Amino acid sequence: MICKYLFLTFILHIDLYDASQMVQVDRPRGVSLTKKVLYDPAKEFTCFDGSQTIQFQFVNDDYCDCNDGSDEPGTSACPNGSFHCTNAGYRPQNIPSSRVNDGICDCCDGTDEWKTPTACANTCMELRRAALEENKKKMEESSKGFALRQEYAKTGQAKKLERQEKVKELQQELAQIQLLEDTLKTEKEAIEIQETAAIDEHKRIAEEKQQKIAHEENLRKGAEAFSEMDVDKDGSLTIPELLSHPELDPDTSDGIFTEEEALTILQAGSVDMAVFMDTVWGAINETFRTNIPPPMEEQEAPAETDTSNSGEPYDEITQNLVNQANEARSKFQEAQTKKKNLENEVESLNKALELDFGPDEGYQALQFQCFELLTMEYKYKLCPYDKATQSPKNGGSETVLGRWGSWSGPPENIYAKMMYENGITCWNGPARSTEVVIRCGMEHKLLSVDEPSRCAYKYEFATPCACTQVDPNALPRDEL
Ligand code: MAN
Repeated sequence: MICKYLFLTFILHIDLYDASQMVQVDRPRGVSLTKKVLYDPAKEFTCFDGSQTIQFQFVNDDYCDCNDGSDEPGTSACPNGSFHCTNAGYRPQNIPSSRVNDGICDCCDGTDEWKTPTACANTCMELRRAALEENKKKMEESSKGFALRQEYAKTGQAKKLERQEKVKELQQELAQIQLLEDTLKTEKEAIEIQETAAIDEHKRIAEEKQQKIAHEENLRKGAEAFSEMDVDKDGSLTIPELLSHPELDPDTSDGIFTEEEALTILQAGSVDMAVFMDTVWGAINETFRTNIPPPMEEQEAPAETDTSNSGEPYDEITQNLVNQANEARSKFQEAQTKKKNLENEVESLNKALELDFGPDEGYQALQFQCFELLTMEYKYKLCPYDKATQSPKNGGSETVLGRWGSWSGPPENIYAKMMYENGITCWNGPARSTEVVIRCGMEHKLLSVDEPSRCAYKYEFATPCACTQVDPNALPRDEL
């Protein structure tokens, strides 16, 4: 009876295809090869936790002696025991010993149901074949992916060189444009000095002219005013004549323009035109209003403002200098704009050169591309080296789940993960961030999206850039 439980003959297939290589290993039921030495039938058995030592015949006697269940590896007697199935040809497995002889086939070799040996068919070889097939497929994919990666790497390296060369070229151009800009600035400033002097001179002359015109106009108006007020046309303006212009009353508060007041203006009983222009007109020209109605045509058609010449009309020499200065300014500005554009181009190239595209530059292939994944609720997007976003599937604004931060895998492979940080802040919470787990795949593809904790997202992304070289001889048969 004891023996029935105790030993069992294992036939271990080392190679799936070579049935002649079979090894028989005797050990207690449910014990792995590595633990076999702990079960020596010639000695007493000590529980693994050291709690008890029992006669070896009590191992697998369907009675639990050890607290840790180590005396019953092949029965379900101990609640905390562990049963080892060899699963020859496939992967060995440890199952809780409570599952032994429970009517359910757990092990592919069926050994967990040993009381009814026919209950479970041995499916290990089938599983092995499927696993090998799967492995082969993965290896093929991986090696195709790796071939693609090499292409991307080539392109990435060429792109890097191209960018470096371009920066050099642009920097030379920049040095030249800087010289040109300096020259154009000097030229501009020189001509601007002449331009300013000419404009100032032009203004001075224009002002002088203007003053002369105003002066003459004033004299003309004065003469006209004298003629108008000299009612009897005797060439002399008298106090009674002046009184016919009540607007000249220096004190309007009493409403009476008196002779005394008129006298204070004329400073004499009467004045001729010359004295009037010298001493009177200047004091009254602002208040004097003509009583003569303007000619009809002027009344009907008020003088039009001449707009045809509203810009400053310069004399030829000044205009010439202004034109030259304008041209010098626009050439200088053109050089400045060109320099700014070159600087921007260099800056964006340098930014791209600072990005880490992996040890072989392969990840450059992902720059300027976006990959999408639709879930029940959202459209998720990954734009490598830029941002991760989320937008409602049925329209609505995009939420940034993080902007490119850095590679964030473990030290032995930092390229296993990417981190996107500082996304839109969560209501009452942190700024959104996204970790992207990178896998080898035949194409660039956003595989899955999850939000394991609020506003911290996890993307799974496949790309050939993560595929490594596969050694066809490294098929791990012995692991199976
Ligand atoms: C939105 C989405 C979710 C997120 C909540 C947090 O609904 O961005 O992913 O969990 O905001 O409030």
